[in-house]
Amino acid sequence: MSNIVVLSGAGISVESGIPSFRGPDGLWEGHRVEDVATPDGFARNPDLVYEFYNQRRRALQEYRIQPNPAHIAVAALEHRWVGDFLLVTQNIDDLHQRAGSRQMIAMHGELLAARCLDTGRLYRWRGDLNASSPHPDFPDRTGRLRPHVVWFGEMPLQMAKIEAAARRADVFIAIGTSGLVYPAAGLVALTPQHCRRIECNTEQTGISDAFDEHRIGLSSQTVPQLVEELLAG
Ligand code: BV8
Repeated sequence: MSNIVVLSGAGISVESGIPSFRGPDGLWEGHRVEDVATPDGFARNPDLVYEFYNQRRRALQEYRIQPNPAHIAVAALEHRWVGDFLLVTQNIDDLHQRAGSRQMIAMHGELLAARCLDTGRLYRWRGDLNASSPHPDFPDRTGRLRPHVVWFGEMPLQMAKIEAAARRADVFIAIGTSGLVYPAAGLVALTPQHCRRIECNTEQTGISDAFDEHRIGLSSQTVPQLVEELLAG
């Protein structure tokens, strides 16, 4: 039975109300990547970085932010597909999880988690995270927690497992990614010669040439349609 790998990016969450990184209202507007999404930026000005993620964590939990039909279709594909299935998301929101995805890797981390700088241990985190936030295991210790997010210059999570899945994919579907950020953008190049490669996006991207098929349009429409076709066999 054929194996499916899905790679999602910020575009799959745009219709849920979360701005992408490169749209006119892109998240990086007003903030240089170097200042808010790198280890150096965090070392230089931790309060700025804490606040950048606090704003996104608060926004993510607003009632208006819900999974959209694309997230739901990806979860349905996972649950109804007979072969192996892996979702790899570049997103740090929890919309795939809330839509029911389980066979998934959030390769750039998760907004709703904090990581201990000393032990690497993860903690579910829904409130603001600051230098003064008490450590869940050492309440008298502060300033030793960071957002569990992979910054530029840091290695994404579970890359060995992700690359192994890409190398044995029979179907590789990219949804809502500009294909600008590596190593995520390099995954399609790892797929075997016979792999069916499908890109779902509103426009051409930096990696469009690597795909055999393109479903141009809003993912809330193109992804349910694609999933229906795949499940119909
Ligand atoms: C690393 C968490 C090395 C933070 C993020 C070559 C190889 C390896 C690395 C590099 C390389 N070249 C350069 C690098 C360095 C760098 C990189 O790629 N830089 C780029 C900018 C050139 N990569 C890294 O630093 C990575 N780490 O390489 O480590 C290493 C080696 C050894 C040891 C240690 C380290 C780490 C990168 C991860 C950074 N963290 N996220 C946060 O979120 O705050 S990346 C962040 O930006 C997102 O997670 C996401 O991955 C990326 C944004 O990309 P997209 O998701 O694609 O979103 P974007 O807005 O760009 O595009 C949206 C798309 O959706 C568009 O195409 C649009 O048309 C479409 N769309 C919009 N609406 C819809 C839609 N489609 C359908 N329907 C719609 N409705």
